[in-house]
Amino acid sequence: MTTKTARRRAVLDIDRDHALHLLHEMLRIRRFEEKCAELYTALKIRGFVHLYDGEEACAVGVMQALEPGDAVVATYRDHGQALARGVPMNRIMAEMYGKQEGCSRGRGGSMHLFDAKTRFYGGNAIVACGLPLAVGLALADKRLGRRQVTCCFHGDGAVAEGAFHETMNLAVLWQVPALFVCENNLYAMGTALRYSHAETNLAKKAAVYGLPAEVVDGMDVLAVEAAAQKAVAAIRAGKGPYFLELRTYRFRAHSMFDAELYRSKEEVEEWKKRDPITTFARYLQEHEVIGPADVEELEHRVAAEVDEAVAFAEAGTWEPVEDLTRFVYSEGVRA
Ligand SMILES: Cc1ncc(C[n+]2csc(CCOP(=O)(O)OP(=O)(O)O)c2C)c(N)n1
Ligand SMILES: [Mg+2]
Repeated sequence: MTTKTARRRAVLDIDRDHALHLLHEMLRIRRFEEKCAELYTALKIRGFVHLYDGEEACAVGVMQALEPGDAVVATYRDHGQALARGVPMNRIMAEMYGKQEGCSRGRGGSMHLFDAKTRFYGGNAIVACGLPLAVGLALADKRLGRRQVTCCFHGDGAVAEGAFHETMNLAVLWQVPALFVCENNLYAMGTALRYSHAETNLAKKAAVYGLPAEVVDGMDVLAVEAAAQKAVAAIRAGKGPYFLELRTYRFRAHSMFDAELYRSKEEVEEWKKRDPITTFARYLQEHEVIGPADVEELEHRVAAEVDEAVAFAEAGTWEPVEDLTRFVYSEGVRA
């Protein structure tokens, strides 16, 4: 390492392996979802699919602060969180296909990824429904004397729901060990935040309930990680819940079909200049933490993982029809 490089890295204060890990995780999400979009068009994947392109720094940054025993609750835009949490890509892809090798036995699909091993509690299709669930999980951990944290991702749209306000109130009242991560991508389907919220600073809304609430640049993985580390340290130290508003943007439509009449192409292009993956890769290269060959190598690894996930899903099996009533509770009906 040259003195100049060493000095630059010192200024940056970032470990090369960790930087590569962050970049790798964000690339896994991006490339996985690009493949999903392709497979959706090919009718291999059906149902609702909400892509996370542009928001990768949120899931990846936050997940760095969590430990294996912590719980994660996500929304229907959940591929990024599941991947970053460590749910195997091939099981997620099989779930997208509806195959029984999927992480939810093929019964949940894109919006309902679930994995007990990593305490990944969904994938929830109803806006804001993960919030009360998270309070319950965190309360259980607290009452059982476990030091785990529950991390709940939700959108800006959820802040308009009563469940959000009830959740903030109870979380503070009961001092539960929960981290609430609001992914503010400025839109709830086709409704811009500024058209539906009188107060568009969402952290302010959380703060009135009495928990620490911060606004973070959600396009900057290092900023997100730093904020999450600080928040989780406070929660684990027994200081109660914490709220982070991550300012981010989704590059694609709300779901696979959306004419995007509610925003201009120029606006999308403007935000794409802040792409969390390309800006981070460029930043690391400018500071000589990594080189172009590193990015290339990561791309190869990710491409191989995606190919393998598709092959796994293709080779997967459909649940037999006679199993349809399994896991379905109905009083008086024998399965
Ligand atoms: C209770 C409820 N109301 C309405 C819907 C329909 N719906 C699905 S996604 C969505 C927008 C939510 O936006 P946001 O929370 O900002 O998340 P984003 O899609 O931007 O990630 C709405 C209204 C729903 N799923 N649940
Ligand atoms: Mg939104």
